[in-house]
Amino acid sequence: MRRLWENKVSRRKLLGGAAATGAALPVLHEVIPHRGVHGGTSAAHAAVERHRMAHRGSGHLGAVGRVDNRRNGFDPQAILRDFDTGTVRNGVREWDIVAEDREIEVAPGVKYAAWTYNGRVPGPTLRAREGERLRVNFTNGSSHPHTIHFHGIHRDVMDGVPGVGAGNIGPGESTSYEFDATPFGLHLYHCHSTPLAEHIAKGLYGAFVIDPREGRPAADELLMVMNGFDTNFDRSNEVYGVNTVAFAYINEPIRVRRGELVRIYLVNALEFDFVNSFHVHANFFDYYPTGTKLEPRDFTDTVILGQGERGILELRFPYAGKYMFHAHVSEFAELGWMGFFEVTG
Ligand SMILES: [Cu+2]
Repeated sequence: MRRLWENKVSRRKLLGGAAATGAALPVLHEVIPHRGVHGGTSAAHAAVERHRMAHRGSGHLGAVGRVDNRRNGFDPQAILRDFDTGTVRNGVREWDIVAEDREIEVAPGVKYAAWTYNGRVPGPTLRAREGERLRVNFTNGSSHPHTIHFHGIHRDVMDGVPGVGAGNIGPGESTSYEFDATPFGLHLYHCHSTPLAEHIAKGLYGAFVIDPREGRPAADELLMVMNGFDTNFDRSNEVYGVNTVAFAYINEPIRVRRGELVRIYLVNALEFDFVNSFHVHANFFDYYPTGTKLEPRDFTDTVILGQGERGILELRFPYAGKYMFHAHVSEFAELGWMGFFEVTG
């Protein structure tokens, strides 16, 4: 393994080789770098080696061992249903967001020096209703300049880009972004400091849900931010997932109820890869691109999303059981972007 990395074998070449020998599934363990790029990961090296040996030829899905969610300070299971509606003060809906540097574990034993909003990746899922006045109080507690750029319709000075309005917010500085919640739909927010790809890829992004005035039908609502991590700084990702942790929903399936409407807010926050996708097994869903219309555009089982693209999926599971979902970009699935729904009742 060490020799492979020192020869700078790309994960893509390695994947090709692994697939050719019929050993593609455990490939995550073969490609995770462990040369201490994030400072002293000999423990990570040992962990990766253990996984690699455990998986050789097993055809097992996922990783051996578990990520320590408590140490990370966030849990992919909790992020699924954690919608943050902030606090309404004097008719304005407000949130406080702090940018912080934080080391997180993205796959068992694989640490990543992330930049976070409020200590988590993705950042808090901000939720408002169409037409409300919103204020986001941003403090930069990180060691680099950052911003928050919101998707939506607003004045230039509230757009969170360098050189306009408050521009870059330096370490220790603060600003407030104020705008109206429009249009309704599923949007995102992210840092817009340069170099842009790095500031996003480090973890400074989150989902921004604006509910239509009349609301949507009651449902079990889930947030899925598709993301990835470039753990060796070669501008390609080695680890993929939904809500950050590789194979999180393989290890702990998402529990839903048979016959109940499930609404998935799906965001593609991936950098360094042009497209990502979502495919669910043994079922189909209504698809609302960007969530900006109340009628679905498609009835399908797979959607492809470019960088920054997002959409709302609605489905019901007619049968109890375990149903896989994953990126239909198979390479991403094998590197962590897969999971199960566990349907009960
Ligand atoms: Cu930034």
